[in-house]
Amino acid sequence: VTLAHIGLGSNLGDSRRIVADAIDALSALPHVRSLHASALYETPPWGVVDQPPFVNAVAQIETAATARALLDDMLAIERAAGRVRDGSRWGPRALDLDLLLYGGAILSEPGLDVPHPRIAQRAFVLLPLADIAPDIHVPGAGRVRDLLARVDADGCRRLA
Ligand code: A4P
Ligand code: MG
Repeated sequence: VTLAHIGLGSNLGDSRRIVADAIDALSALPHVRSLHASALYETPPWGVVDQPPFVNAVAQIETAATARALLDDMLAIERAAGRVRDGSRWGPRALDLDLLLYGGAILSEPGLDVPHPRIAQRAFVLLPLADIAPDIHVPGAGRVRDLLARVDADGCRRLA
């Protein structure tokens, strides 16, 4: 069994509901033994700033799945949640699931980079991650609470 951390984000549709439902979907996976979720946060868009704010959260799970199998399940949840009925067409994606950490593993494979790149630069990841795992070590980067102290979390707001 491996302790893994998954980042969730949405900025399209009913983002709070979408993120909450995705957390439920993760906990229902047959290989997931336990799940602890952070609070939900509203965060200013990072990278491409000309888009609506995000709702972000992090889920910590104990899983019996390999990183690859877990990622495949995450992508299936993402696809299901991100597809909105629009007549006969499927609308845009509304959910991003990122495999942030998989135990202490460092993986660099086609379509699978762990730890997820750029964790250390992102308040929208570090803030919810620090809710549940402040002392965990991000391989190659440092302890979550120390990384969080170095980023700009202005504009991030914990949702009730
Ligand atoms: N992939 C490789 N490694 C991983 C991993 N560890 N976890 C591959 C998840 N996926 C991984 O994913 C594209 C491919 O990455 C997957 O098929 C998988 O094989 P994607 O989610 O479609 O890629 P993306 O999201 O378009 O690109 P990227 O760079 O991952 O974007 P991010 O990092 O997800 O950023 N601002 C705020 N405030 N909050 C946000 O959540 N999110 C983004 C997107 C930008 N700004 C944001 C937020
Ligand atoms: Mg992504």
